[in-house]
Amino acid sequence: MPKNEAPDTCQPANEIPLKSYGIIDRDMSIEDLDLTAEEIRRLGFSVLDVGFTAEQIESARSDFSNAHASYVKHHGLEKLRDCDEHNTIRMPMAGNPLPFRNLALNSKLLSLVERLIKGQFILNQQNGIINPANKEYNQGKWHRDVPYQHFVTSTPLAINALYCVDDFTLENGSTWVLPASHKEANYPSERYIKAHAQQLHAKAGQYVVLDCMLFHSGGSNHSTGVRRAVNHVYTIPFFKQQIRLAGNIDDSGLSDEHSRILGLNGFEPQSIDAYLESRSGK
Ligand SMILES: O=C(O)CCC(=O)C(=O)O
Repeated sequence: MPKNEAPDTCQPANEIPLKSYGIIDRDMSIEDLDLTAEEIRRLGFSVLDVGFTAEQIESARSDFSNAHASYVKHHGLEKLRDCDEHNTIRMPMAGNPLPFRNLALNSKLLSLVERLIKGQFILNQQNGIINPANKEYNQGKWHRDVPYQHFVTSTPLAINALYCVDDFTLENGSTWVLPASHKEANYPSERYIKAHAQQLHAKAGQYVVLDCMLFHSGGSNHSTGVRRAVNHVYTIPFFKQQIRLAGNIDDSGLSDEHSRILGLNGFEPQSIDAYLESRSGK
């Protein structure tokens, strides 16, 4: 946790006080997922382990490599470079539905998102992300995942679950975060960033989960290999999807609940009559 300019006012605690007074409302963390959700609500980030096996983690690696190869073949490297999209795979579940749908619809991950976004949520986007060794890439700048927005909310409207295809290490440019920056509307000053930015680390197969309003940035990859991830942005259904999933992905075998999360049946009614029809019997 490099702290370039921070005053040395925080010492590691050896006896944390647990008594309190004057409290009316308090959070209860009963299950591990409750604590993870609390960390995301309060700090804006956490790491989730859903228990993928070594075999599943390895096959996610080869699914990612295959998805990237066929994406580049389909769209052409030159065209992708032209629009700075050569380190991204948009909607990988369009090319290879099952493994990428499974990453987005993992039950433990969805239970976490349910704890964070009240009511219904949909998958707004899924992207394969490549942080290349010793080169710049499009996620290596501070941003929010709901960009150009400067507001805060009392409860999350959007959550990013970044599946780690490879280990996220300090050397290979793991994600940097500005703790609790989802609680303050403005982008902070450079001095503040230097004093308070933290770099996360996580293992392949885990998800780095962020409140989308948390300022974060990919780091510089000083290793010899790429650092790859698959991001999943879940939002309240009022946000439109980055790219419409309906009609662009194979929906066979999906439950009604999973179809709803993927936004496959959630289009806006095309007319007042269609709206009234959708409300009939409610
Ligand atoms: O590559 C990273 O670690 C950051 C990814 C990112 O910024 C994003 O998914 O929005």
